[in-house]
Amino acid sequence: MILRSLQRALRRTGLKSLAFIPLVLGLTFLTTPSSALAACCTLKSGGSPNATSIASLYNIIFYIAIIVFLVVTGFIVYSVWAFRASKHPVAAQIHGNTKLELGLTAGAAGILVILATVTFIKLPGIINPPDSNASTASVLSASLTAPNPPNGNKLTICVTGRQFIWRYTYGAGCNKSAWADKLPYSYQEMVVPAGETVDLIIQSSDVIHSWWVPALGGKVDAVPGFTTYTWFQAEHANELYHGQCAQLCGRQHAFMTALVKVVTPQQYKSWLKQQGTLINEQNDQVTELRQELIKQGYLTSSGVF
Ligand SMILES: [Cu+2]
Repeated sequence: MILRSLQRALRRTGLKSLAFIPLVLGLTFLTTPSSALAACCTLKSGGSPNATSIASLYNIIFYIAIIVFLVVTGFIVYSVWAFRASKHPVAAQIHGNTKLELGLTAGAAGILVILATVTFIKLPGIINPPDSNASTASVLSASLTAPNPPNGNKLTICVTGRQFIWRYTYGAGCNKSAWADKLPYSYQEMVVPAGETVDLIIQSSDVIHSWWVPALGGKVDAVPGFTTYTWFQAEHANELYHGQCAQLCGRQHAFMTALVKVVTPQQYKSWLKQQGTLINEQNDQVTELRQELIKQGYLTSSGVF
């Protein structure tokens, strides 16, 4: 039904109107405010240098793709209209056009070379973490795992995905001796100091999840039995970044959100201390409760009722 009315409309107006499609698309693209364009088609960035590099690389490829799309679509629509059957009932028989074919091949190869060159220029900024700011040196902890900023100063946080929440453990050794070292931890909201290169050691305790806070860099899968890594360096304090598990991980996947709260190095230090104290207090309470339950015969020392 829709197809038939479309065909009728096309017959009435003539195929000429189709020629305006790429023109209209091009004009719409050029006249759309950059903020609206950013909201619809470009990546979030600005929170961390790697996110900025990813977004600028994406933009370059995106704009080149738009130009290629408009040129190809325009050429197809023009050809359909200019060589329509009513005007050219007998099709011309062509045996190739060497110049055109060489030009198209060279043009396509040229675009690929440009994209590859830009990608290789941008990649180091995405993969290699920069130095932490000198002012944050007091809150640093070291880890032997990659990636490493040139001066080695970084904050290590283990990100553990589990259905359906993220757990963050703060400090070097968080993937090996978190319990023995009684490292502080938090759930869902990660707290980090501004200006500090943060290394994330990403793991999963059940199914595949994916760590993704768009404004702070690319997404990285959390795979059971494997450890993956990424990094970010939040530039401004008093910011809150939103993220979302980017791998369908079960019924409550949509609720597996993440928050990254950026504070000053001083605020981070006091938060970490307070978090440690709160966890110890809670642990003491649980130990007391357990001892009481054992005393009253509700629980055995092995924890079995
Ligand atoms: Cu998940």
